[in-house]
Amino acid sequence: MSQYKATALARANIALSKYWGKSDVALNLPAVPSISITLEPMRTETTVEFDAGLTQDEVELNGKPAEGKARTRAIKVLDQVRAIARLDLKARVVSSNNFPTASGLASSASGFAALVGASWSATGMERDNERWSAMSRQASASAARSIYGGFVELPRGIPGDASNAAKQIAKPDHWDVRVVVAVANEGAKDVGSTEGMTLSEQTSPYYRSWVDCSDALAAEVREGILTRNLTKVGEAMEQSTLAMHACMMASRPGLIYFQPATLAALATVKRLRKEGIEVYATMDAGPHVKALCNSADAGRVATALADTQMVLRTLTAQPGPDLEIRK
Ligand code: 2P0
Repeated sequence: MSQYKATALARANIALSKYWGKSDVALNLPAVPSISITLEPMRTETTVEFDAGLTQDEVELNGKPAEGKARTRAIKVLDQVRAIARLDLKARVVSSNNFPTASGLASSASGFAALVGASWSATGMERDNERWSAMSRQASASAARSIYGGFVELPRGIPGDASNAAKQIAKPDHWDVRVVVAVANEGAKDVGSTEGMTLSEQTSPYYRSWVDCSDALAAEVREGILTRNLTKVGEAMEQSTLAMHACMMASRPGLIYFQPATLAALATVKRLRKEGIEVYATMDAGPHVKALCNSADAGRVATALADTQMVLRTLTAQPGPDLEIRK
């Protein structure tokens, strides 16, 4: 086995209190705090091997050579790790997701977390969650949260402070909740998150209000998680996603990620609540609806969402572990 080889397993995450907007574009610092659940079994597995026989970096994502932006962003991470480790070798990166790319779960979060963990470990350096999280955050802010399992917070970034990293606020077994994903369509989104955030910041009259309300919403979500209060988390989570979408929609041109299936799934969540099931919804920069509920209700929530008009299918996830490394 090669001396400079390691494999990392990272999970996707879903934000209960959302990140949208940057306080420092160059360092990719978030303008608002965010809190997420790390999701099992949605995983990215990435193997990195630094090899003296290579003349350039080779990056393979889901069985195909990475191109364009995806390749550039991966090589930037490799360059950072090489600089810290003082290693002058090219790398072979093989990465795959066990969840479909169009499942409605962002693969950049688990993808960059796994790349940071695997490349760092392949150099032989010791695990350093805080540095891994800060480095992942620079590649894609939501990736900072996938270094840790359970319930994770990424604080607002202070401009110029590159150390901004996520931290775990509760372990996976702290709270037996489920996230049921209602998949609304199969296509890739029109406007990526990074581009969308810049547009909102520059043109949305609600951007400031969004940033201003984010601390209170994150505090409510944090408190609700710590006390296992689904009503508290759910109500703040729904306001966080809707405030973020209101800010997005009021951009010029408007960023409308919702589709008919999104509203249909939201109506199902509301109906289930009327029927006495505690379930709440959140949407990211895409049309899919993610429903948070107690584990005992997950089957009924999944069936109701799968039976909702225009919803293609559902996936169910539970709080997952820290990023894992295999040498
Ligand atoms: C989140 N999203 O908190 C929010 C909710 C999308 C909506 O984090 O520009 O891919 O690479 O830092 O991390 C998606 O944004 O953006 C995201 P960059 P990222 O999960």
